[in-house]
Amino acid sequence: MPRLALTRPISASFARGELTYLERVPIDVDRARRQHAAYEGVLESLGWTIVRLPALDEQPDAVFVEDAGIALDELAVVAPMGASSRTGESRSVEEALARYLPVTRLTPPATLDGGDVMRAGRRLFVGRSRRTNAAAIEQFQRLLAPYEYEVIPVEVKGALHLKSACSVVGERTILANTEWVDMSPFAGMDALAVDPSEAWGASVLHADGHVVMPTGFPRTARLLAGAGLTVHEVDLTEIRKAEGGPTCLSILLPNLA
Ligand code: CIR
Repeated sequence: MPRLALTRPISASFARGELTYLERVPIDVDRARRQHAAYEGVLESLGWTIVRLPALDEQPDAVFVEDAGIALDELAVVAPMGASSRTGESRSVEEALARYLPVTRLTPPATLDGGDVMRAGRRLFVGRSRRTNAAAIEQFQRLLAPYEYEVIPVEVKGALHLKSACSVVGERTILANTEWVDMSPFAGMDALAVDPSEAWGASVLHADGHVVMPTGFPRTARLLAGAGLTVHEVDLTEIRKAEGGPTCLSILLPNLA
């Protein structure tokens, strides 16, 4: 079975999505579509087969599939999303995940975005953020304890999601903007800190020694290459205007063989 990456086309309404930390600036949606296609191309070059979910043109943020569902080895989890404007994205992500994995739902008052769930082996770091609340972290802990996942809460401040502020780039290595995330839960891991001039550079997608990251963060790219990772830079300027990055554009399914 090839490795599968779920993605979704950019919606016609993409330029009207949620913004939390960035000012709204015009987005060239056609250019965003070309950037998204290039991103999918990089995933394909790394051996992933793209499975495209149906476009949801009335849901501006629907391209950010990662937030609507989490795929683990044994099960998938969907949760009420942290932004009510994004509720309409959940059902089709759940349907897609259900083709491959049993799906469990978290229930209100929990809200959780997949951008706050970061995996390192059997540890799941979960950001307590504007989108993910304590009720979700509690339900997540209870649900996953029998599967021997350790769920570790992490305070996120200044960034939308945990994975806007940091990324696991190896079993024991984390790339982080240390201004935006409490680093104490990562004690024992090697930390690579992004240069303060590249505050948004810590959000990268790691798989098997490869890192997919946005262009525009040359110091971070050098830092990662120096740590032995193979770096693939993709122009994501239009997608970044919507506060998106390389992780949120896909759900990488576990090896289902
Ligand atoms: C939002 O605010 O929900 C979208 N405009 C951006 C979501 C990005 N998701 C992510 O980083 N996981």
